[in-house]
Amino acid sequence: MEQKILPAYLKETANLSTEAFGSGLINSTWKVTGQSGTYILQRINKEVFKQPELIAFNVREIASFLKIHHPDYLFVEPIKTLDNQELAISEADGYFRLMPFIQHSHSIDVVSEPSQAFEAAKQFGRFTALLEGMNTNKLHTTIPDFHNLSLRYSQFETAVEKGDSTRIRTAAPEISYLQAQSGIVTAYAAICKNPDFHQRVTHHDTKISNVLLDNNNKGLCVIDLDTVMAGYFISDVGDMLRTYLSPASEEETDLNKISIRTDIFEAIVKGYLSEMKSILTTSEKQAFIYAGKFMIYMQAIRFLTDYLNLDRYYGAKYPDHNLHRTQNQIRLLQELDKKEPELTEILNRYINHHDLNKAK
Ligand code: ADP
Ligand code: GN1
Ligand code: MG
Repeated sequence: MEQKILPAYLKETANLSTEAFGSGLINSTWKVTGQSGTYILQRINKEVFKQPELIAFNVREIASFLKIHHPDYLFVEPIKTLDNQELAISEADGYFRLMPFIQHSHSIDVVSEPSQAFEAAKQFGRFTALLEGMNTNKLHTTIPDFHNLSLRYSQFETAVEKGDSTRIRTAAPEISYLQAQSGIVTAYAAICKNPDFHQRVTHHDTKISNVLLDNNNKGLCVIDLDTVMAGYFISDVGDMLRTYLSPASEEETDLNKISIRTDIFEAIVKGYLSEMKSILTTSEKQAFIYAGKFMIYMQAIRFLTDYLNLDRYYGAKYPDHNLHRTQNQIRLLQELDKKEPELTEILNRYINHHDLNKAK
């Protein structure tokens, strides 16, 4: 399928090879290698991104802002089709885009050292910081209410009422647990009304595989820009905490392997604040750990909602896959709660005293 779209971009396609690449749950990605160069080809999931042209619009807006204000930033722009379009559309297979493969770059899937968390957090902070002067109203919303926790909670409640009845019975303990934690939703609703929390250009998918690193493992730039839109910093910091703190990923079924690494937490604080310390308000900085709870909780209810709705969003490799993912996220939330006092001490050191430049 991916081979068929290449003539839209390249005149010479006979000797191109394609291999599946990346680990995303939503889009499909291939590395394309040929004499004319190396590329990344992606098929956009049309069920999730109902208007893929909005993604192309946002990427174009950001590219032109950066070209004017920060021309040295390495921003990966899509390659246009032979007839000058940013997306190639195939009747049968949907929407595709092609990007240059950034030479001497790589990404990783798992955070094993604090320096990796530092580099990634710095890159996500830098991205928002460089775009601070951009009017967020210029960006389209590529997925409406993507990180609107109040809406996610009501979708969860609907699934608890109308979802698959066998699965509702099976998941009774997880349903009750997450309902009992709904204070996290109340806190989010308060943030939405609080003028100290600002909307900025936010990535909304800050897993480690969305940062390109150079050969010395220094951060180069962020990639995977489908969900870049206006949002709160808690989305970006929260997803880093969710996906970097534990040595075990969201796919782990041995829950005893889930834990919170305080050195990785410190590296995220250091890296993100090295770019964002002077931009975030005091209230925002104080919500740094809440950000983790917000994203872990949202992911838990999204996985559980999907389980109750027979896996129609995330899919599943086996029948209870999304229930196991939910249990994983619940354990992560519990571990974060346990470590909160220790993490708060670390955070306060950086907010109050540390000279971040010396701390690097
Ligand atoms: P997804 O997460 O949806 O699979 P990504 O855009 O994150 O899609 O791409 C998957 C992987 O492909 C990345 O983690 C990275 O390793 C690699 N990649 C993506 N874009 C580039 C690029 N322009 N240059 C080099 N590698 C890239
Ligand atoms: C999806 O496609 P991927 O794997 O980068 C999802 C994220 C979830 C993540 C959980 C558009 O991201 O919100 O956090 O799965 N993206 C969308 O693994 O729903
Ligand atoms: Mg990705």
